[in-house]
Amino acid sequence: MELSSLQKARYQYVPKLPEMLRSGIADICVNEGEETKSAADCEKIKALFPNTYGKKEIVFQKGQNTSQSKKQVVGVILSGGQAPGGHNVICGLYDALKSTNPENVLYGFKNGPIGLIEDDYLIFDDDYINQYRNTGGFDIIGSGRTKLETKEQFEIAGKVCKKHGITAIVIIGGDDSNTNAAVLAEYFAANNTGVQVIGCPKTIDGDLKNEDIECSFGFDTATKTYSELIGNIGRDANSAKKYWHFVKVMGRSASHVALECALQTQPNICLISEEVAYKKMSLSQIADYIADSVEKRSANGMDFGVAIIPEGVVEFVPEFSVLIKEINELLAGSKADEFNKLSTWNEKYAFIEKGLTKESMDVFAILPMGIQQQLFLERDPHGNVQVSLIESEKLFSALVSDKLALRKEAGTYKGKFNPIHHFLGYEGRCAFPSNFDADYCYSLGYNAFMLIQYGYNGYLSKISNLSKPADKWIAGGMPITKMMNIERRHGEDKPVIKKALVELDSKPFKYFKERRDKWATETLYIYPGAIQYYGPSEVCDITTKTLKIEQE
Ligand code: FBP
Repeated sequence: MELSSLQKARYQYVPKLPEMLRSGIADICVNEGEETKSAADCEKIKALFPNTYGKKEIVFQKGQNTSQSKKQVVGVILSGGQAPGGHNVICGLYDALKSTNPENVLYGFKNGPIGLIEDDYLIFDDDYINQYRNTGGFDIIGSGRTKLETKEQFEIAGKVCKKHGITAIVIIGGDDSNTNAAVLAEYFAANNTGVQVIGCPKTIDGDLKNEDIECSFGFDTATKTYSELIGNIGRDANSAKKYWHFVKVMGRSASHVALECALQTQPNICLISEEVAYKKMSLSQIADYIADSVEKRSANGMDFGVAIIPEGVVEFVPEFSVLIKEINELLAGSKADEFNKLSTWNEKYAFIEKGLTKESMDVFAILPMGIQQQLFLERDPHGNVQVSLIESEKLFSALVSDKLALRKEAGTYKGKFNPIHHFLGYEGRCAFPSNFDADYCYSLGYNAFMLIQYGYNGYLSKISNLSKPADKWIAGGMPITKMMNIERRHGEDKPVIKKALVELDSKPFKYFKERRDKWATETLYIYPGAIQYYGPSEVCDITTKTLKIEQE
């Protein structure tokens, strides 16, 4: 396989560990903190997790090692969407495991949790692992979105572990995967299997964070990659002075990615879905908000701009989510066939008009035809509209265009509006991890092994103090049940890790809010440039602005 120069150089990069982990297991001991309680619904969570609830938070520190000396056979799984640094979690885990005892073994279950159920695995060795050090992607073993949640799956998982003598499973995933890790940990404990389960916090979306987890890995690299591109687009806009760029960024429901990119690049507009929901903004109000910036900038001779649109925003527009619900009803069961048999769009439109309430029809009617048709084409396996596939960047530019046409008629707007659309998502999920993510991930993996070695079960590998240099980072573990509450999912009460949305009273959002009106009318773009892997620490080791502002 031919390698790029950067890939060769990155093989040599030595990730930075927190000072307390550097000497290896021989000089690490545990400091146990208080017993923990779940984030909410304590009694219910306790009843569901009788064996793993209420355990103590722990922090590692330098001292006499008192861990078990048994041979460890560990299985690792990558779960869900790719996030830069996943390979390094596995490298850190492998290095800690082998340096503790060369007889220890690391299994990699392939293509996500399904690999454990199907007993599809590889066994890591130095030659194999060395090809993946400090690289992006999840191709080291593959990932997948199958969930480990049923009793039958747990029973099979138990049998597979027994067959290989596996002592612990490490699940690298987001909120849902780590929720399932906690359920699996409880199952293993209740059945006295002796198998431990440790989670590692992954997702570019940045929505697995709370008072214990400062950020999920991959968020740093992905947002830096998108911000580089948005900065480049801003500079092009400011050079050509003739286009408005509408840039949708990934992030599923939460707007952490959009907010971080805005903090890094200072675009003219950045929508924050959580604010849209809080203010109950309609599509028309959002379009007016953007059109105001277009009009003001145009009056100052700037017929160009940059607007960031978070991936999930339409779901947060109250009238739009009602429309989606009605469309799902309209096409439920056999009605979908009836609809699909209609041959022309006019016939279909009449069917839709008959089936929707007047309020939803009013919303539907203002959508561009392309988006209207998209709502009826893309369905998920449950027959629901796939909101994430809606091209909201095109939706908003079309709505803004309509608003500007009216303003032209009214004589308040005289400019030219030429929109260009972008969707940034997959471009960032497998980038070479930034030094921050390379170090953070390696530390998470290394630390996961320490938790295993000390016998912990149902814990999330926790590295904190992240806005400080890596040697000052603090390594430890948090019982996953501490992050849980009960939520209604698919008509049932379920224990889940609370998904973190952007808080409107958080420091990063307030920082953005105080400055955005100026950004909307002036041209104050910042050009972050590409991620730097080599050079001065103040360029190469910087964290996200979100983390910096949060911890200032
Ligand atoms: P995870 O939540 O699994 O980390 O995935 C995040 C994400 O990248 C979202 O930002 C995006 O909406 C989704 O995955 C897309 O996933 P897929 O390519 O599987 O549709």
